[in-house]
Amino acid sequence: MRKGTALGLVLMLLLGLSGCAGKQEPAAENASIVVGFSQIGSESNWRIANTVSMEQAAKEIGYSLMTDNANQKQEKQIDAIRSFIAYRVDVIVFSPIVETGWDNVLNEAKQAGVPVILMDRMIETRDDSLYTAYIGADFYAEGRRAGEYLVRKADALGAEHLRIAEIHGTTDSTPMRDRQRGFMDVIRDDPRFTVIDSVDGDFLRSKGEECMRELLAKYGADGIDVIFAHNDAMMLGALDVLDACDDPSVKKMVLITVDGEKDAVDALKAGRINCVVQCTPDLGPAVMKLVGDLKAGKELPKVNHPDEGAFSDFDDLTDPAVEGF
Ligand code: GYE
Repeated sequence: MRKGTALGLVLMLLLGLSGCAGKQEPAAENASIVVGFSQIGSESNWRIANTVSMEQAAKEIGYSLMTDNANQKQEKQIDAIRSFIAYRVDVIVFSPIVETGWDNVLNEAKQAGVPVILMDRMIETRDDSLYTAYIGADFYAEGRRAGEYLVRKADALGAEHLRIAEIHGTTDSTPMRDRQRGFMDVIRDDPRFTVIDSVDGDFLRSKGEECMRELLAKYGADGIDVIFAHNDAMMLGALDVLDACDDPSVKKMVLITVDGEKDAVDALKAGRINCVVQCTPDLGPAVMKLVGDLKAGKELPKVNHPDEGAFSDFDDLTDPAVEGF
């Protein structure tokens, strides 16, 4: 018997019982479409919101979603992909923790005729046919937005020299590589800026805290002017350390972060963070649309980016559009 008929039946029953009032019921045949989803882990609120977005979108359209959470381990993601292939799911959606090391397992998927959609992060490969489409943020543009904010802030402050400490995300992941590249491309040739350090916070709040403690010990509160954190979790961890520090120089630091979770946007509104570059975790509906198009035999665009922007202390922060997830 091909794939999860039993799982499909359970899902159909559940949907039948809980049918949301006012919403269109998903087509019954959709439950026979099985999507295997390999998620990286639960390292940040971004990731948790992204998992919820995938689950809700699958439920709404009626696809059967098999989710595996790899707890930050590449080997676990590879195992999950192998089991999705063995199960003969219709489509594999996965968010690669780092860019390299996927060619073998993705070749296995290709040989088995199971299409792969990369969600959120990219892979580095010489063979683009190993995935059907990528859907996720343009991280390079996000990095540039962070840099452009800093240039504008330096102009407004009339700053002559700003020392920047970067707390970057998981080494060799797409958002880490591209946010750094985009940021550096904007500030590199401007003599007002020096990146004094770049440390690995692995996208974790606990590590952001640890990194901030180490940076303060190494440079002192008056030795750092700007913190660029690659995500809110790390920035919020760093902020805990800064808020507990009684040196008044910490209040002058310019703080730039990425994602847009509620706590970070609230800290921006409270004047504790200066800029939040947006990165939407709500990719589920667009992913399910790609799955549907693929099943309908349509050609998918190879790269799909959501629209994103940035919020900062230059904006009217009372605008209701300034909100986090
Ligand atoms: O910025 C971070 C998460 O890949 C865009 O991963 C994602 C990043 C996001 O853990 O919070």
